[in-house]
Amino acid sequence: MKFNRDFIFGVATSSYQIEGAFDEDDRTPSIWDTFSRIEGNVQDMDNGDVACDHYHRYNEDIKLIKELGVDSYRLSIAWPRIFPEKGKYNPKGMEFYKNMITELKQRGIKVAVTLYHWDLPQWVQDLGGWEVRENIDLFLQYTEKCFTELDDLVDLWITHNEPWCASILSNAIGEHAPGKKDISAALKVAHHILLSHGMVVRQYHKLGLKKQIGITLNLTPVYSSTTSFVDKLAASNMDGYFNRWFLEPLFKGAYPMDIVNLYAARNCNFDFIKDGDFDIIREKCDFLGVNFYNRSLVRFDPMSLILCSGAHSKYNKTDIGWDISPNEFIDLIKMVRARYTDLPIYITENGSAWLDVLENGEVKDNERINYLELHLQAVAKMNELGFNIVGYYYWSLLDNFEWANGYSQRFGLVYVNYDTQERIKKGSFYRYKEIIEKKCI
Ligand code: GCO
Repeated sequence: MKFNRDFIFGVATSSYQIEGAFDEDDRTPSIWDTFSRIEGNVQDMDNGDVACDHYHRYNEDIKLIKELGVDSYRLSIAWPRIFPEKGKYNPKGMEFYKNMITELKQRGIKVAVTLYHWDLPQWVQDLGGWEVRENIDLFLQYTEKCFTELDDLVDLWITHNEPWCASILSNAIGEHAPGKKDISAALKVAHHILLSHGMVVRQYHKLGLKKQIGITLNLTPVYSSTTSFVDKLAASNMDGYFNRWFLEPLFKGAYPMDIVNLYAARNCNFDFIKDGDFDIIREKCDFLGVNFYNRSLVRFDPMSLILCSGAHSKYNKTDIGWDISPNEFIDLIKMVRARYTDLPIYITENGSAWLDVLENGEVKDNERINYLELHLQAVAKMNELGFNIVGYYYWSLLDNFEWANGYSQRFGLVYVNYDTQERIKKGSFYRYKEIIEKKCI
């Protein structure tokens, strides 16, 4: 199957997961620096202090990106490098991104920048973080600086990465920073993140800037494990909790009432929604970013917040335990097209973790190659069906800090020896390079 000539092949990373240099050039801690220092939060008490040392090795990493042959590189900016304290702009932090992005552009690589990939400055969290509506102003100060300093060099802006993770996983489930377990707090966080997205898009347009801007959601197609009524209820709730809670305000201007009712029955109130908020949230964008990793198979569980738990699935799984489900990837985008939007879609992340072994200087990651091929075939098929997928970013360039899993899960096309910081191209690196060259799978 062929890809169009203008299809964008890319590769993605994020700041906290690769940069390291946690206290250099006046960077102050993010919520992830704080969270990872508390025992029990991150596997093996790993943290991003050094990570892939990308802050010092970005030139070497850009050479890898160039060799891979991608059209575009997706990176994120660390807010605490740009505003290490309230009201204090840090040109040194901005310099790092300017230099790096300039280098990318000189090598003919397009740049997609995520403004928020979860490294909230700790000082903002100390003011209540995303739970406090007024703190959106602090985000706007930061995004304005990014726009005025970098827009010339950037091709595509992503306001937020995966609001479900930044709100629910982080503030209701407590698995990610700041590690809260409070659904009411998480709903406020989700709302303010969505609201800030719309405000940032408005700010961008007010500044008269013209590049593409949008948001990235992580979506999962949900299936009931049986045909029983209650398992179907569970699947509907999971879809509402994970997908519709974000898609509906962005594209239809409301939260899904079935899930509002469910939360209301759990004593959540919705006072944080003000008149006009949904008009802001649904501000027109240029594209939708979708991160896809796996499908969800679920069953009824009366003890759970949303009456739903994961069910046993017989599908083959990646090492992180996620079902390999390329056909369901197609179902997902079909659903998005049917119910929500005609905007061009970028797959801003897709990838898989495996227990890679370095043997005689090589990593033969055939499972990752297989996953990559299956998902790119799905993308090509979606385009045959007319779904208008305009680009695909593989997650990730490098093995890196996989959040609560620390360094235990490797997603990279390039293996990182964390003792020496040596980079070793895996088999999948060469396979992806070949696919990009041929524009064919
Ligand atoms: C995401 C995360 C990435 C993860 C990847 C694998 O956007 O989901 O941003 O940072 O590393 O998804 O779990």
